Amino acid sequence: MSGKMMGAAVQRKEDPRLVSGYGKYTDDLSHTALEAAFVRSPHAHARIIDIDVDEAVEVEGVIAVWTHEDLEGAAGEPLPMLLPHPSIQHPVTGYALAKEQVNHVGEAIVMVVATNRYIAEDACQKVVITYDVLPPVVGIANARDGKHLVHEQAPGNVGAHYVQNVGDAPAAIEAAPHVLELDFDFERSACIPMEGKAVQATWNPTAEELVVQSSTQTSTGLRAALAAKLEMPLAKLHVIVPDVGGGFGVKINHPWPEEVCVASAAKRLQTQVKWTEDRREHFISSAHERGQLQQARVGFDDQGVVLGLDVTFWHDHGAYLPYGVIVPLNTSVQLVGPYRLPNYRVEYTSLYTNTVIVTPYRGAGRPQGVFIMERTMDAIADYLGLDRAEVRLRNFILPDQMPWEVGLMFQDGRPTVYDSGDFPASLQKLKDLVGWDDFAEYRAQAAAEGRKVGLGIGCYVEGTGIGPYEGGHIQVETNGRVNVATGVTTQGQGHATSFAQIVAEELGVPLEDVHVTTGDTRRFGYSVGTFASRAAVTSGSAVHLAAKQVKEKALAIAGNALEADPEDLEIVDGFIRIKGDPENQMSLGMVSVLSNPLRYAFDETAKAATQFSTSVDLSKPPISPGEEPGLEGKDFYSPKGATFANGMHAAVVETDPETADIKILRYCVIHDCGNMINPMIVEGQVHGGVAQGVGGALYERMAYDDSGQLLNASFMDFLMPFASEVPHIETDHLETPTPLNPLGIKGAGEAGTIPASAVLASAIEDAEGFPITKMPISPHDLWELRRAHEAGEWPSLRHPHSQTDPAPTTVPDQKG
Ligand code: MCN
Repeated sequence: MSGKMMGAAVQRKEDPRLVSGYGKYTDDLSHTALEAAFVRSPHAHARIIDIDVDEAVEVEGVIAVWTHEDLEGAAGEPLPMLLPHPSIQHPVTGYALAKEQVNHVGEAIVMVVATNRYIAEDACQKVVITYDVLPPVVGIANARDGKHLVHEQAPGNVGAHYVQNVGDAPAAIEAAPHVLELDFDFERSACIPMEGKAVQATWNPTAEELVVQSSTQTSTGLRAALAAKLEMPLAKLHVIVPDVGGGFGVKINHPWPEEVCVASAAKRLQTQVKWTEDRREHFISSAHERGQLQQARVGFDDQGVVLGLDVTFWHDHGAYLPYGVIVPLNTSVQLVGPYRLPNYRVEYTSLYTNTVIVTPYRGAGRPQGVFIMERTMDAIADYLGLDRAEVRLRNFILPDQMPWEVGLMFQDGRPTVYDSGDFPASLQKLKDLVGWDDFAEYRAQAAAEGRKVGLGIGCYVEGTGIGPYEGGHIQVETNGRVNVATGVTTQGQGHATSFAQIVAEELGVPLEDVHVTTGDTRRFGYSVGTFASRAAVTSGSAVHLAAKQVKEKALAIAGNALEADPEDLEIVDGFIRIKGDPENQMSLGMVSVLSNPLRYAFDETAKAATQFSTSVDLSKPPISPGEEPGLEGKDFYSPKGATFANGMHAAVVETDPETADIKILRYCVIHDCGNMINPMIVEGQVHGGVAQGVGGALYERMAYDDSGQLLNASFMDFLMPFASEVPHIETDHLETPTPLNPLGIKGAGEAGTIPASAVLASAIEDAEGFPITKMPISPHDLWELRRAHEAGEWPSLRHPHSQTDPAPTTVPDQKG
């Protein structure tokens, strides 16, 4: 397949292999490796008094039983703090195996290595650990009251505290004609990839090298971390990421305790060791997200224009802080969304609790932030009796105001500057798609049938494609095949297709001839990783720049051979030809042969190359300074800052008058990720994101009891939406290219998830006529709210449904 490749909705190259069972995931790689299993803490908070492994060691088939004391050198030191930030006051990270104290149920204490997992698990049962149980700190309220401390060194359980200001929000709110105070609660949830974490390490005694295969989201980061922990030279440690069954953020943390333990065991035992997380382990010992208590105070004028916003929130980051404060930082900065906020103050406190740690989960703090902002917009509309879309429009940053300086520091430590987007156009598209202006009629019809329906809306802006950089390497083989390598990893995003499209477009070769490798440190050693919807922007731009280099070199060599000016050449279907003289051509493979001064005639192309005599300057060596053999190119792309994608969603829901069951009747998305490399992949990303967003809004929560036990740590009790719960998703795009990168692209990977909770809350609120302030919301929660509302314990909306009624409404003038 050739022709225009950028923007083409081509089918994913990787799918035939993956959907027909030929995928190779970490656990598939060896069935003869030794296997590890872990003894994990049954207590949320306890001192370890004694560990008795005597019986475990005796189990037949057991090769090793390690506690913290058995970890050598740096492997026994605390795990790294990956992303330090000035707001972090008391950084505490855990150990690969717990040392003296455990701080959440599920924390690894002992590793058993045995000839198979069954034996390893049986031996785990024989380990006897004596604990001195300490009072657990569970939930934000307990953490805030500070009666008990998770870590002695973190007074008040505070890990981080941060305030950012634009203008003077308290003064602006004080002077505003109308003021609202709003509370919003977001519960803990987690991404649940089909494949849990998995690692396999193989020691090669001949080469004295360790090859680690992991389902990580960062191969280079894991390699550097393991080299440090195992005190090995980087050159002797390679990380390869095989097929990965989803990451969604949780696999970006590195090194995970199990990665340190398994790699150490393989090196020390000079063999192959693996571990694959089981589902319960994923629930209790990987990472969660989302848990935040949030308060907003907003001042606005009669037109619904926000004059000042003051937000305070508390974030539950769990037992340790290895991944820093990206989540609350994102909430605090990204909640601003598409709106002009002349006066904004935000304060967060990030708290230790005796629960599983937090790493970013698709959206990474933005769903909570968008919930604050969008619920606030709805509250303003309700207060004034204005249309909800109209209130948003009145507050939008306009296209001619781009680039827009928000005035806040972004997660990459750089100023937050919106580079592109046309929010009014996106809103109009959304209104047209969902039929916003006709909804009142639909509601009336539904009401006549005894049905309750509501329409919701949510808008967001997302910083994507952050640096510091990614790189790309391209090599053209003598048969014309093009090998592309980039350091980012792939968890299912379709990089093998989209990066191939970028290269095929630039080099003019058929898509089938382009082979992409990701996440293999042997092929590309410099990279940051796949997270923050950054791979398309950073690696995509890098492979594009590398392809340009290859093209330039190919045209120069072909020009020499064809005795033509490179300017007069073009590449079509893998052949370089003189424009207007298509007969006069040579294949890219042939150029690859000619690019190497040492030409063995191994294949037909190489033999045929003898017909071309390229001119040789005998005054120079065959490879002159600045030249390299081979038709290859390597380049890096390093953005000045994030590029800001945006989107607007609307949903129509129906709530059952009897059972309070919540059904999504329609879900509409307008999405702007700049130029799309592959609209079909973007569509798939949006669909997957919305599915997770629906899960977060209506089903998924981590049910901890007061003692810190996770009560729903299995698929029997943790609800995820099936296909039957995810609505048909109607998608349309607005492409406003970013000026920041050569392809005009912005990220897309988290788009669907970010506003889903806000949209569904908005729709349920519209159907019910009372405020929805807490997510997720189950039918039971809604039923309880109805009861409280009927009993006068929960307020009504001021202007129920007015926001979607076409009739003009009066603007009240009293201060709220
Ligand atoms: N794309 C495109 N045109 C654009 C932007 C993106 O065609 N303008 C394509 C890209 O080429 C890529 C895909 O869309 O194939 C996603 O690109 P991007 O937005 O750069 O996101 P990343 O590749 O960096 O992936 C990370 C992102 C995040 S942060 C999470 S979480 C997430 C997600 O992607 N986890 C996923 N999508 C996922 N999809 C799957 N199947 N599995 C996960 O774990």
